[in-house]
Amino acid sequence: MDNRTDVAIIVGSASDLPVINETVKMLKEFGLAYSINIASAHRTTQHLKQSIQGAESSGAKVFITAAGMAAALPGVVASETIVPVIGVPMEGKNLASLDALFAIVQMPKGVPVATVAVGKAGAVNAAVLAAQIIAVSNDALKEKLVEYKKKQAESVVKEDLKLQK
Ligand code: RP5
Repeated sequence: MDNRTDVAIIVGSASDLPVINETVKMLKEFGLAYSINIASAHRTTQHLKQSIQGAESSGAKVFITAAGMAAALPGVVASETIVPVIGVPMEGKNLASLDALFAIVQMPKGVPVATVAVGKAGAVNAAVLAAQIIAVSNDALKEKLVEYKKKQAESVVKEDLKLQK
């Protein structure tokens, strides 16, 4: 990985990494350069600020942020940057993960976080959404996304054909 970053991932805890691995896999599939940091909004405020500044210096075009419980991290990142921020609520054992979902989705006006689904589906969608944002000014990436959608549709049709046999 060189120093230039397309997508900066920040997770609130090492315990979020197994889920965010789905994001990493998808970013690799699209050939996007990424950085990944662990920095907590509640436990390491200064380190989080430094991680945001580092990602901005590396040219990050999108932040993907992931946190669980009282998930302040995506909102704090959004408060510090004008780079688009995607928030992935992590699945938790309590409150049906609504704590993290509500904390990420219910941002006050003027500080948007694009909130995706809870858990692994959200981790994948965060990468696809980041690629779609970057593809606005990148035709090669646009082609990859068109191909991805095509393959996805083909696999559903294939399953249906199998079912009809
Ligand atoms: C959040 O609290 C993290 O993003 C994680 O999802 C959750 C639990 O963190 P750990 O106690 O596992 O470090 O800040």
